[in-house]
Amino acid sequence: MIAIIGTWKMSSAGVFEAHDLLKGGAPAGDAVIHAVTRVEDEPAFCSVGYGGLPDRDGHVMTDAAYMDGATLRMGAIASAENIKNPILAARLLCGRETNCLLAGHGAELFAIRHGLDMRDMRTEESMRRWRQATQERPERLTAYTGHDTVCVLGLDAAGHLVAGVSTSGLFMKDPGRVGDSPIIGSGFYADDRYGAAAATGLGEDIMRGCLSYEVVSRMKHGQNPWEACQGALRELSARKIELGEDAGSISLIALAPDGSYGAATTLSCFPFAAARGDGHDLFVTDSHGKVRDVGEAELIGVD
Ligand code: SD4
Repeated sequence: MIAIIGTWKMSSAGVFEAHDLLKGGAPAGDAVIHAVTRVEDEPAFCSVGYGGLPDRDGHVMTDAAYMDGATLRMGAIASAENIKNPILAARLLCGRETNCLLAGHGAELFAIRHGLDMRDMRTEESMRRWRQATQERPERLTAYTGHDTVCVLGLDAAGHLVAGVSTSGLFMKDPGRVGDSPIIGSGFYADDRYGAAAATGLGEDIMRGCLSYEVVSRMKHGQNPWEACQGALRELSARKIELGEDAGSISLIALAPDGSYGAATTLSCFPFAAARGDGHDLFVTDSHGKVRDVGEAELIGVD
């Protein structure tokens, strides 16, 4: 059974194309890379790759990761600038025994040395947003504005699971800030035996629950992907509420080795794209776990 799932509406075109690649026999890694680079290259998606959200100094700094569920190896880059496709650097780093997570200048040098395309990731629009934010009173900058990660989980006909994630992280983040996305077990996890999971939302909260590993661990212990996502998120939200905080803004996706998928969110509307066997669709789910099949038109104005 082949299957693929991606976060947010922005992933849908790439996920559906990647589904066709899987149907044609492509390995999960190629399908995931196709879907993620499709989002990275599109400047209209302002929270990933080219045209991403700048940090406080006006630099677009990216985090990305790639994990191979067959070997449990991962590669990731953190707080890296000017790498055109951060997910390609993450994939190249996957498989190394050491030095598989590179940050900042080291990640950029790695990309250059391996012949990856470099580009100024700032666009007119990303700089317009930055200038506007710097003109607001600093105490009104919440950082949590419009930041979304593209997360894609793929399962190929050979039963291999791959996770890929890419983001520019929080808008107006402190220089050097790294979110959950390149952190194994928090932003992503994949194990061919039990399943794959990935997270989007406020990284500082996602890391507190090591949520992607928690979801895969729940699948290992017999939960299906829906139960695993809902259970992992409910547990962290409940603890945050006990601590006097709100539930936070977190969404999760998961894919099981049998091709079944699941999601959970603390939001009132979390869109995701999913394909399994021959069918594919765009869905939304909410904080009550209700899921609906929706058309693109219903989600105009939503990322
Ligand atoms: C981060 N988790 O850097 C990412 C951002 C994100 O929806 O996914 N936002 O914290």
